[in-house]
Amino acid sequence: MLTLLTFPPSFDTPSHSPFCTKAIALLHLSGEAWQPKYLTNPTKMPLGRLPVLRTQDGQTIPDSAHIQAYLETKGHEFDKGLSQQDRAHSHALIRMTEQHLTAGMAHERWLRNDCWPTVRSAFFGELPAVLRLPIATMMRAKVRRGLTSHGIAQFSEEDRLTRLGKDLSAIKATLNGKPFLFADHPTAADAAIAPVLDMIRNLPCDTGLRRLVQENAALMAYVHRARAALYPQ
Ligand SMILES: N[C@@H](CCC(=O)N[C@@H](CS)C(=O)NCC(=O)O)C(=O)O
Repeated sequence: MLTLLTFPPSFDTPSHSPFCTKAIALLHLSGEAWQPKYLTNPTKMPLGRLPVLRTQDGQTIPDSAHIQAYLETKGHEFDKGLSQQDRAHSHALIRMTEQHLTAGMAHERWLRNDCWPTVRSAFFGELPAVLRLPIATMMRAKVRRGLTSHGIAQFSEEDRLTRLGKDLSAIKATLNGKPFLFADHPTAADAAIAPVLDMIRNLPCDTGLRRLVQENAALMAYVHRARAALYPQ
Protein backbone atom coordinates (compact mmCIF):
# COMPACT_ATOMS: atom_id res chain seq x y z
CA MET A 1 0.00 0.00 0.00
CA LEU A 2 1.23 3.50 -0.85
CA THR A 3 1.40 6.08 1.93
CA LEU A 4 0.94 9.77 1.25
CA LEU A 5 2.50 12.06 3.81
CA THR A 6 0.19 15.05 3.71
CA PHE A 7 -1.04 18.03 5.66
CA PRO A 8 -4.41 17.20 7.31
CA PRO A 9 -7.84 18.15 5.94
CA SER A 10 -9.34 21.59 6.45
CA PHE A 11 -11.91 23.91 4.88
CA ASP A 12 -13.79 21.03 3.26
CA THR A 13 -10.79 19.72 1.27
CA PRO A 14 -8.80 16.58 2.11
CA SER A 15 -5.69 18.64 2.91
CA HIS A 16 -4.81 22.27 3.79
CA SER A 17 -2.38 22.16 0.91
CA PRO A 18 -3.34 22.41 -2.78
CA PHE A 19 -0.28 20.30 -3.66
CA CYS A 20 -1.26 17.57 -1.19
CA THR A 21 -4.84 17.69 -2.49
CA LYS A 22 -3.48 17.37 -6.04
CA ALA A 23 -1.51 14.26 -4.99
CA ILE A 24 -4.65 12.83 -3.35
CA ALA A 25 -6.60 13.46 -6.58
CA LEU A 26 -3.89 11.77 -8.68
CA LEU A 27 -3.85 8.76 -6.36
CA HIS A 28 -7.64 8.57 -6.56
CA LEU A 29 -7.56 8.71 -10.37
CA SER A 30 -4.80 6.08 -10.48
CA GLY A 31 -6.90 3.55 -8.57
CA GLU A 32 -3.83 2.53 -6.50
CA ALA A 33 -4.40 1.47 -2.89
CA TRP A 34 -3.11 4.24 -0.61
CA GLN A 35 -3.45 5.65 2.85
CA PRO A 36 -2.80 9.13 4.23
CA LYS A 37 -0.37 9.85 7.05
CA TYR A 38 -1.00 13.30 8.44
CA LEU A 39 1.92 15.53 9.36
CA THR A 40 1.96 19.16 10.42
CA ASN A 41 5.70 19.76 10.35
CA PRO A 42 7.45 18.98 7.05
CA THR A 43 10.93 20.18 8.07
CA LYS A 44 12.35 16.63 8.08
CA MET A 45 10.99 15.85 4.60
CA PRO A 46 13.51 15.64 1.70
CA LEU A 47 12.54 19.08 0.34
CA GLY A 48 11.14 20.44 3.62
CA ARG A 49 7.66 20.31 2.06
CA LEU A 50 4.61 18.09 1.63
CA PRO A 51 3.29 16.03 -0.13
CA VAL A 52 5.69 13.06 -0.03
CA LEU A 53 4.81 9.57 -1.26
CA ARG A 54 6.20 6.44 0.41
CA THR A 55 6.11 3.40 -1.83
CA GLN A 56 5.94 -0.29 -0.91
CA ASP A 57 9.58 -0.74 -1.89
CA GLY A 58 10.74 2.03 0.45
CA GLN A 59 11.12 4.92 -2.00
CA THR A 60 10.37 8.40 -0.65
CA ILE A 61 9.09 10.69 -3.40
CA PRO A 62 8.70 14.40 -2.65
CA ASP A 63 6.78 16.85 -4.86
CA SER A 64 3.36 16.37 -6.47
CA ALA A 65 4.84 16.39 -10.00
CA HIS A 66 7.30 13.63 -9.05
CA ILE A 67 4.45 11.68 -7.48
CA GLN A 68 2.57 12.04 -10.77
CA ALA A 69 5.65 10.83 -12.68
CA TYR A 70 5.97 7.83 -10.32
CA LEU A 71 2.31 6.87 -10.89
CA GLU A 72 2.89 7.22 -14.64
CA THR A 73 5.76 4.72 -14.42
CA LYS A 74 3.18 2.32 -12.96
CA GLY A 75 1.08 2.71 -16.12
CA HIS A 76 -1.41 5.43 -15.10
CA GLU A 77 -1.62 7.84 -18.00
CA PHE A 78 -3.38 10.92 -16.69
CA ASP A 79 -3.35 12.75 -20.03
CA LYS A 80 -4.22 9.79 -22.23
CA GLY A 81 -5.68 10.85 -25.56
CA LEU A 82 -4.67 14.52 -25.30
CA SER A 83 -3.08 16.09 -28.38
CA GLN A 84 0.45 17.54 -28.15
CA GLN A 85 -1.14 20.99 -28.26
CA ASP A 86 -3.49 20.21 -25.37
CA ARG A 87 -0.58 18.74 -23.39
CA ALA A 88 1.36 21.98 -23.89
CA HIS A 89 -1.69 24.07 -22.91
CA SER A 90 -2.25 21.85 -19.85
CA HIS A 91 1.39 22.25 -18.77
CA ALA A 92 1.20 26.05 -19.07
CA LEU A 93 -2.10 26.23 -17.17
CA ILE A 94 -0.76 24.03 -14.34
CA ARG A 95 2.37 26.20 -14.04
CA MET A 96 0.27 29.39 -14.00
CA THR A 97 -1.95 27.97 -11.28
CA GLU A 98 0.82 26.52 -9.12
CA GLN A 99 3.18 29.47 -9.43
CA HIS A 100 0.71 32.35 -9.40
CA LEU A 101 -2.95 31.63 -8.58
CA THR A 102 -1.94 29.46 -5.61
CA ALA A 103 0.19 32.32 -4.28
CA GLY A 104 -2.89 34.57 -4.56
CA MET A 105 -4.95 32.04 -2.59
CA ALA A 106 -2.19 31.77 0.04
CA HIS A 107 -2.08 35.56 0.28
CA GLU A 108 -5.77 35.67 1.21
CA ARG A 109 -5.45 32.86 3.75
CA TRP A 110 -2.31 33.98 5.50
CA LEU A 111 -1.99 37.74 5.10
CA ARG A 112 -5.53 39.10 5.31
CA ASN A 113 -6.34 40.00 8.89
CA ASP A 114 -10.00 39.02 8.40
CA CYS A 115 -9.13 35.47 7.21
CA TRP A 116 -6.14 34.83 9.46
CA PRO A 117 -7.82 33.96 12.83
CA THR A 118 -9.88 31.19 11.19
CA VAL A 119 -6.91 29.94 9.16
CA ARG A 120 -4.71 29.99 12.26
CA SER A 121 -7.17 27.82 14.22
CA ALA A 122 -7.58 25.42 11.28
CA PHE A 123 -3.84 25.00 10.68
CA PHE A 124 -2.41 25.28 14.19
CA GLY A 125 -5.38 24.44 16.46
CA GLU A 126 -4.00 20.98 17.28
CA LEU A 127 -0.72 22.31 18.69
CA PRO A 128 -0.28 22.52 22.48
CA ALA A 129 -1.73 25.86 23.66
CA VAL A 130 1.64 27.23 24.74
CA LEU A 131 3.17 26.71 21.27
CA ARG A 132 0.15 27.60 19.12
CA LEU A 133 0.52 31.38 18.93
CA PRO A 134 4.34 31.59 18.65
CA ILE A 135 4.52 28.93 15.93
CA ALA A 136 1.57 30.38 13.99
CA THR A 137 3.09 33.87 14.20
CA MET A 138 6.50 32.59 13.06
CA MET A 139 4.96 30.69 10.12
CA ARG A 140 2.89 33.73 9.14
CA ALA A 141 6.06 35.86 9.04
CA LYS A 142 7.75 33.18 6.87
CA VAL A 143 4.79 33.12 4.46
CA ARG A 144 4.77 36.94 4.34
CA ARG A 145 8.47 36.94 3.36
CA GLY A 146 7.85 34.26 0.74
CA LEU A 147 4.87 36.03 -0.84
CA THR A 148 6.69 39.36 -0.82
CA SER A 149 9.71 37.80 -2.50
CA HIS A 150 7.33 36.12 -5.00
CA GLY A 151 5.82 39.55 -5.68
CA ILE A 152 2.11 38.84 -5.19
CA ALA A 153 2.05 40.53 -1.75
CA GLN A 154 3.61 43.73 -3.13
CA PHE A 155 0.65 44.76 -5.27
CA SER A 156 -2.35 46.82 -4.25
CA GLU A 157 -5.51 44.81 -3.65
CA GLU A 158 -6.89 46.12 -6.96
CA ASP A 159 -3.81 45.17 -8.99
CA ARG A 160 -3.55 41.76 -7.34
CA LEU A 161 -7.19 41.03 -8.17
CA THR A 162 -6.72 42.11 -11.79
CA ARG A 163 -3.76 39.77 -12.18
CA LEU A 164 -5.44 36.80 -10.47
CA GLY A 165 -8.65 37.48 -12.40
CA LYS A 166 -6.68 36.91 -15.62
CA ASP A 167 -5.66 33.46 -14.36
CA LEU A 168 -9.32 32.65 -13.64
CA SER A 169 -10.28 33.89 -17.12
CA ALA A 170 -7.68 31.59 -18.69
CA ILE A 171 -9.14 28.64 -16.77
CA LYS A 172 -12.71 29.61 -17.76
CA ALA A 173 -11.72 30.00 -21.40
CA THR A 174 -10.09 26.56 -21.35
CA LEU A 175 -13.19 24.97 -19.84
CA ASN A 176 -15.38 26.57 -22.50
CA GLY A 177 -18.44 24.47 -21.65
CA LYS A 178 -16.57 21.16 -21.28
CA PRO A 179 -17.07 19.12 -18.08
CA PHE A 180 -13.31 19.11 -17.37
CA LEU A 181 -10.43 21.22 -18.64
CA PHE A 182 -9.22 19.06 -21.51
CA ALA A 183 -11.68 16.17 -21.85
CA ASP A 184 -15.01 14.80 -20.68
CA HIS A 185 -13.11 13.14 -17.82
CA PRO A 186 -10.49 14.55 -15.40
CA THR A 187 -6.86 14.80 -16.50
CA ALA A 188 -3.69 15.94 -14.70
CA ALA A 189 -4.67 19.60 -15.12
CA ASP A 190 -7.92 19.08 -13.22
CA ALA A 191 -6.05 17.38 -10.35
CA ALA A 192 -3.75 20.40 -10.05
CA ILE A 193 -6.17 23.24 -10.74
CA ALA A 194 -9.58 22.31 -9.30
CA PRO A 195 -8.27 22.09 -5.68
CA VAL A 196 -6.98 25.67 -5.91
CA LEU A 197 -10.36 26.94 -7.16
CA ASP A 198 -12.05 24.89 -4.42
CA MET A 199 -9.82 26.52 -1.78
CA ILE A 200 -10.50 29.99 -3.17
CA ARG A 201 -14.30 29.55 -3.24
CA ASN A 202 -14.08 28.33 0.37
CA LEU A 203 -11.81 31.04 1.80
CA PRO A 204 -12.97 31.79 5.35
CA CYS A 205 -13.58 35.51 4.75
CA ASP A 206 -15.18 37.56 2.01
CA THR A 207 -12.45 38.58 -0.46
CA GLY A 208 -12.54 39.93 -4.00
CA LEU A 209 -10.82 36.76 -5.20
CA ARG A 210 -13.37 34.51 -3.49
CA ARG A 211 -16.17 36.54 -5.09
CA LEU A 212 -14.62 36.13 -8.56
CA VAL A 213 -14.98 32.35 -8.17
CA GLN A 214 -18.22 32.21 -6.18
CA GLU A 215 -20.04 34.53 -8.57
CA ASN A 216 -19.06 32.56 -11.65
CA ALA A 217 -21.58 29.78 -12.30
CA ALA A 218 -19.31 27.90 -14.72
CA LEU A 219 -16.37 27.82 -12.28
CA MET A 220 -18.58 26.80 -9.36
CA ALA A 221 -20.19 23.98 -11.37
CA TYR A 222 -16.70 22.86 -12.41
CA VAL A 223 -15.46 22.84 -8.79
CA HIS A 224 -18.39 20.67 -7.66
CA ARG A 225 -17.94 18.29 -10.60
CA ALA A 226 -14.21 18.05 -9.97
CA ARG A 227 -14.65 17.44 -6.23
CA ALA A 228 -16.97 14.51 -6.99
CA ALA A 229 -14.51 13.06 -9.50
CA LEU A 230 -11.21 13.75 -7.71
CA TYR A 231 -11.77 13.59 -3.96
CA PRO A 232 -15.28 12.33 -3.29
CA GLN A 233 -16.53 11.88 0.34
N1 LIG B 1 6.38 21.82 -5.76
C1 LIG B 1 5.83 21.19 -4.58
C2 LIG B 1 5.24 22.27 -3.67
C3 LIG B 1 4.79 21.72 -2.32
C4 LIG B 1 4.62 22.83 -1.31
O1 LIG B 1 4.98 23.99 -1.53
N2 LIG B 1 4.06 22.47 -0.17
C5 LIG B 1 3.90 23.46 0.88
C6 LIG B 1 2.47 23.43 1.43
S1 LIG B 1 1.31 24.01 0.24
C7 LIG B 1 4.82 23.13 2.04
O2 LIG B 1 4.99 21.98 2.40
N3 LIG B 1 5.42 24.17 2.64
C8 LIG B 1 6.31 24.03 3.75
C9 LIG B 1 5.68 24.40 5.06
O3 LIG B 1 4.47 24.58 5.10
O4 LIG B 1 6.40 24.50 6.06
C10 LIG B 1 4.78 20.15 -4.99
O5 LIG B 1 4.27 20.23 -6.12
O6 LIG B 1 4.53 19.22 -4.21
